Amino acid sequence: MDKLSFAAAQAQPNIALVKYWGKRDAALNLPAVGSISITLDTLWTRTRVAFDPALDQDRVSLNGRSDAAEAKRVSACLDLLRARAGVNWRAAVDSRNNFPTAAGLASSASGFAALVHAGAEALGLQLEDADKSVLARRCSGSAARSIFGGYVEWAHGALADGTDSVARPLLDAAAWPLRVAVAITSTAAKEVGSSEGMRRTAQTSPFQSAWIETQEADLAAARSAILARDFEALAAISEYSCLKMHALALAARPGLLYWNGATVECMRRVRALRGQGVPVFFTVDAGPQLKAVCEPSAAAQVSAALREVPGVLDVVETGLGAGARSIRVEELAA
Ligand code: 2P0
Repeated sequence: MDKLSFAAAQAQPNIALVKYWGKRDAALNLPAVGSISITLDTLWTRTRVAFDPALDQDRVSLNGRSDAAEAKRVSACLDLLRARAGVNWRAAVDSRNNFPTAAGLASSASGFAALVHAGAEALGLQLEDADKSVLARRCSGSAARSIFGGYVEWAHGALADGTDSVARPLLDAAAWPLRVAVAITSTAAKEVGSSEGMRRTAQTSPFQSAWIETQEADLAAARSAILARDFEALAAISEYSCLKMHALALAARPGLLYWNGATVECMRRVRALRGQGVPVFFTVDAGPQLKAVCEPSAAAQVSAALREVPGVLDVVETGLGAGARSIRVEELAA
C-alpha cells in the first residue's frame, strides 16, 4: 500500500435478553454460556478506519477524545484484522456514538462490530458475516451479536479454538418489531467493567456453576418464544435471565451492584404496568440503565411511565434494527 485505504461503518448496540456473563477462555474471549439479544435501531456507533503508511502507530479518537485503555483495545482488534490481511499498516480510527459510552448501553458491542466491519473493508478482506462475528467476539464478546440485526443468538460453541462461537440471526427485526425504551438513570462510566466483573464473578460467586448449568434451558425457551412471537413467554424468560445474572454478580466478593435506586424503581414500574395488562418487560445490563421492551402499541405509555420515575434523566425510544454495514464517510457525523 502506498496511499491511504479507508472505509466507514455503522453498527448498533444490542441488548441481551438471555445474558452473557462469564468466559470459558479469556484469551480467545470465549463465553461460558450462549446468549440471545436484540439489535437496536436509532442508537449507533459510526467508525472510520484509515490505514496509512505514513503512521508509525495507531491513532484512536473516540467521541473526539483519546483514551489510552480504549486505544489499546482498538489496536488489539486491528491486529487481528492485520494478521488476516498479512499487513502491518497502522491506522487512524475515528469513532462516534450517539449515546453515553460505557454506561451499560453496550457501546463496546456496537463499537467493535463497526470497527471490524470498517477495518475489514479498508483492508479489502472478503469476509462472511460469520467471520466478522468471530473477529468482533475476540474484541468484545457482545460485539459478535451486533454484526447481525433483529433477534440474534451467539453460540457458546464447542471447539477449543472458538471458531464455532459465533452469532447468527434468529428472526428479522421486521418480523416482530418490538420497541425498546431505555431509561437513562446515570451517564457516569461504570465502576467495574464487564470483563473484570465476569472474572470476579467466576472466581468468587457461589452461583457460577448453577448459572452455567441452567443457561441451555433459558436459551431454548427464548428461542421458542421468539420464533412463536410469544410476548408473554419472552417477557418471563428475559426478566428471569436478567435477575439471575444480577443475583450471580451480586453474590461475588465484593458484590457487583450495577443498579441505582432509579433502576429498581423502573423495574417496579414495568412490573406494575405488566400487572395492568401492558405488554412490557425489563432487562438491565452491567450498568444502571433500564431497558423496557414492549409491543409497539404500548411504547408511548411505557416511555411516559418511565419518565415519571424519580432519578430517570431521560428516556430514549428505539425499535429493532439492522446489523453492521458500510456507510459513506460523509455520513460519519450526520
Ligand atoms: C450481555 N453484557 O449479554 C451481557 C449482559 C453485560 C451484561 O456482554 O469482556 O462488553 O468485552 O466480552 O461484551 C457486556 O460485556 O464483555 C455484556 P467482554 P462485553 O450483553
